[in-house]
Amino acid sequence: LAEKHPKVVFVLGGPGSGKGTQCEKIVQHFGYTHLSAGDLLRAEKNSGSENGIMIQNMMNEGKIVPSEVTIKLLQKAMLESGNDKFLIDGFPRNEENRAAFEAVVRLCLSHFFDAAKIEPEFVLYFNCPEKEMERRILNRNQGREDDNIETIRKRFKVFLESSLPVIEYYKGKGKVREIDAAKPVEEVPL
Ligand code: UP5
Ligand code: MG
Repeated sequence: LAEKHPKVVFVLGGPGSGKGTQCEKIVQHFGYTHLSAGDLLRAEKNSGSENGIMIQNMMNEGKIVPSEVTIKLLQKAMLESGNDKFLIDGFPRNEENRAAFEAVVRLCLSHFFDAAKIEPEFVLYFNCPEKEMERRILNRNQGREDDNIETIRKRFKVFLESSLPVIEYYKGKGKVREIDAAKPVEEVPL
């Protein structure tokens, strides 16, 4: 990765805002590799790993899994992809995630890059009203254990308290491109 000048775009937005759906479209047009942190954690949980139970418990409470676990999965997927352009979906979800990822990237790349340039290219923020996100998740029917109204409420709360500040942080750096995610799938402006 270090020699390949990887480009990273973070895709953030509330639960059900359409991150996964729109990332699939972006991949078709722009050659990025889509990595959903939530999907990687679900796969890790299902693989019977030693962290499986912890991941399951945290997800069912809408809580954010410790950074080291998520970052290890992201790093592995980035290396295995062979690509150098990544859409990282649903991460970083809090300040700890953001700082830890930056620290890891800095460690890997500091010999090659000016530390000040170690940043995502930009951040896509899928902005969607809570009622619409709730409606979408309740209609999803893909058997996700966290798609029940109790956990959905917890996910919304964690998003407001922990994830929005990360979006604000990147706004302060002029990195955020806000997207009206309330429109129908084909009309969401990318
Ligand atoms: N849909 C999509 N777009 C639509 C549109 N424009 N109009 C109408 N319907 C639309 O979409 C959700 C549903 O809506 C789908 O049925 C879709 O067809 C429809 P989707 O594209 O899946 O939305 P997305 O934003 O990806 O929703 P998701 O539920 O995946 O978001 P979350 O952020 O809640 O879930 P994630 O998988 O990222 O995380 C789950 C949990 O994992 C977290 O709560 C947390 O516990 C844990 N986690 C971590 O701890 N750390 C991480 O870094 C990441 C996750
Ligand atoms: Mg998703």
